[in-house]
Amino acid sequence: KDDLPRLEEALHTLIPLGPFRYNISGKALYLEDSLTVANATDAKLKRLGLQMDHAFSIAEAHHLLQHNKYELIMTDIVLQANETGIDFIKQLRSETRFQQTPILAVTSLESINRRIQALQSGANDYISKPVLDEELFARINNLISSNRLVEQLTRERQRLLELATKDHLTGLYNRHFMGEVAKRRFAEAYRNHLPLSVLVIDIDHFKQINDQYGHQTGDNVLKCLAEALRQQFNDDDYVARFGGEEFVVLLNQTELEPARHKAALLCQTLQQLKPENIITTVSVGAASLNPAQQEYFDEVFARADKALYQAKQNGRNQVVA
Ligand code: GH3
Ligand code: MG
Ligand code: MG
Ligand code: MG
Ligand code: MG
Repeated sequence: KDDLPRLEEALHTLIPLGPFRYNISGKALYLEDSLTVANATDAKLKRLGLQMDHAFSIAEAHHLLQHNKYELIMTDIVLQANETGIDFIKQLRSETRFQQTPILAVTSLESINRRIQALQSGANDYISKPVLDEELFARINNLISSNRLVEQLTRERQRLLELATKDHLTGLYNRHFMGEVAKRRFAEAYRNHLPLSVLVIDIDHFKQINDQYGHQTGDNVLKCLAEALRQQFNDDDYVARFGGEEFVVLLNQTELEPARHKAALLCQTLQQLKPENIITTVSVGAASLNPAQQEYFDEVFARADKALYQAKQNGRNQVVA
């Protein structure tokens, strides 16, 4: 170990350093049982722009991980008290929140076996001691930049998913996504011989609300009713905004009678809600899957929509099934 600095120096005279290229910010965690090695690495990482926290043991590392966000985790392999970096890497990868975090194993040159084990346990890369600055910087830079790219793509994917599946005004699922979900739910219901119901909900005289109070107030009423709908049903039941002031609910594993009951409760709840201080009511049409007919969403929806029309005809603020 005492030879290490001299060895590094010798290596550096063999490999000329180019201009310094990296500028990485954030924090790194280093699990390392030698204070000398940790301090030397700390100095190197500072040049990169990375602030390093040092842990002597796995327990200490986990403690630091609870209170900090790290761009990079580095780990020594042979630790004190029979601990190994391999165990640490395995523990990290078993937790969802560390599935993506770049892990760099620091191994001694001769132990090819441990290097392979480190990679197999989930380390993204390894570097051999004695550590060459340029090699360390290049590996860290690659690890962190590809992870940042993955994080950026994950965020963008999430945003696009929201845009594609949700209604902008209310945050409920949109018609397109409801169609996709309905396809799966109907197939499931047939496969498992389970009931399934559809509610079509339409706000009564909504045009009057717009005309009397303005479009903005109309929007607020829509948002408020949408939130109430979301709260009224289980996570398992899909609630979508189908069009302007029309909503559709897919009631999982629900027969027509309980569906009608839920819809009646919904009518009562919404009537009492008074969004923007305006008494607002809805009419609901309900229909259920009929296993004898091999019906799919479009057919059941059409029957629920017909029932809705009947509810409007009958005077609104009611359910027809
Ligand atoms: P009914 O009881 O027969 O359903 O009467 P209604 O007035 O609710 O139905 P109609 O279909 O005549 O009018 C629906 C209105 O909903 C017309 C449209 O301007 C309004 N609307 C649709 N989308 C939105 C929206 O996003 N925001 C607002 N503020 N109004 C909307
Ligand atoms: Mg060690
Ligand atoms: Mg309406
Ligand atoms: Mg209408
Ligand atoms: Mg309508």
